[in-house]
Amino acid sequence: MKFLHTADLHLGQVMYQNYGREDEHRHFFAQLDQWCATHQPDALLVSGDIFDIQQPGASTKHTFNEFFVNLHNRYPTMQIVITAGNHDSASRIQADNVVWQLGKVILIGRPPASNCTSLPDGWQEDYVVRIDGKGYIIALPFMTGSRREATQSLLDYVAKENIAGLPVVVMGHTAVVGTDYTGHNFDIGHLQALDPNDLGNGYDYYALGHIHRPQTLGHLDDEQEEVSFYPTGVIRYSGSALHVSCDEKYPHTVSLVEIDQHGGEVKLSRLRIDELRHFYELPTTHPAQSYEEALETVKLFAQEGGKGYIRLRINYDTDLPSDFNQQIYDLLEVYHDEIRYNPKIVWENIPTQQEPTKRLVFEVADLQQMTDPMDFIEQTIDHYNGLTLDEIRSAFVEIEEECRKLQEEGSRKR
Ligand SMILES: [Mn+2]
Repeated sequence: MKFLHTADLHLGQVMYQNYGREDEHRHFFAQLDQWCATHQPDALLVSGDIFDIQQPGASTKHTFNEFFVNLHNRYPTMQIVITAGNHDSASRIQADNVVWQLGKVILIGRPPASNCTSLPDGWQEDYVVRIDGKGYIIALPFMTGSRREATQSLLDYVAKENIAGLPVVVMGHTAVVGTDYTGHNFDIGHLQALDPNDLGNGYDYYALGHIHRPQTLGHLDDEQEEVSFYPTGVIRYSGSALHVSCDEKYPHTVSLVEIDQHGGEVKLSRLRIDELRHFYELPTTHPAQSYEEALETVKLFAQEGGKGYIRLRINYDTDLPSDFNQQIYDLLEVYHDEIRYNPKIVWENIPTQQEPTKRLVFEVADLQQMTDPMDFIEQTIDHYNGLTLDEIRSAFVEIEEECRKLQEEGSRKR
């Protein structure tokens, strides 16, 4: 079986509250389309975080619909499988499942119940995708807590049928212990990470999303290679389609995976994504020492035809005028969207004794960029003794669901 594995598209993402990324996503999609043509894969897997927010706007949904419908029309024998991530609304994605079935595209939003033994016989059918004569894909969306039982039940279900010894792939959207989290703004200890053993037994390749850095678990150094070979039982993050934050200072790739047979060998090829816009920290060689130098650096970048996302690094003891960020915005206005400013300054040379307290203080720009209340809680959890993240997460999900119902009832009444 040969397939493309990608994840974390985050369609509809707005950077720094100002800049839409639709052209960047279209640039990515054009490359993905080209890779489908070149490599003729049996399947395309998108492992969660399709959209950046639970209720994406009309133009974002249009981009999504248009791209995947066209892709299916152009490569009708390639099975497209898309699962929901934590940024997606599980129920909204699931609601679209029946419509996409008409187009032979599989969209999975809702995970199996945590207590799967209570489910009716054959519940596994909702998650098993058969690629005729080539292999099996178990398509699992984002799930909270350990779902070892459900995952193993699915693997056993497939194993019973798989007398031909075809490759078995599982899709998931979760953090796994042992992963490199560079680029994510949460502390590793606060992130709910699964033990690799919780992923079950009997898969050849685990196609993960959620962590934006492409990596094969336990083989981080291999990422410079174009091609790697592994014995089966590979756990891999494809990485995100675009750089989602400026801290993601590594190349992004789409994974092309070939597996000869169940228990055989995994051939992994990394397809390097060309990004429409890059991230820069200015000045490039040292932190700016003064307000004037910082401003001058931005001017110079613009005059030299620089484009992309920029962020300033400034020496900690530098005084900035209160309207500093506004001055930068004004300076960049003539460049429209081509130079995109991240107002969160990187402070350098912070005196060491100040570091522990500074870590928990948010800048206004930090807070403005937090769209998920869980981000705030995860970063301040040390202040709240006895708080369990799992309970809070599920409370949020419940409240969200209640709000959605109220909203729907409200709009029906109107
Ligand atoms: Mn995610």
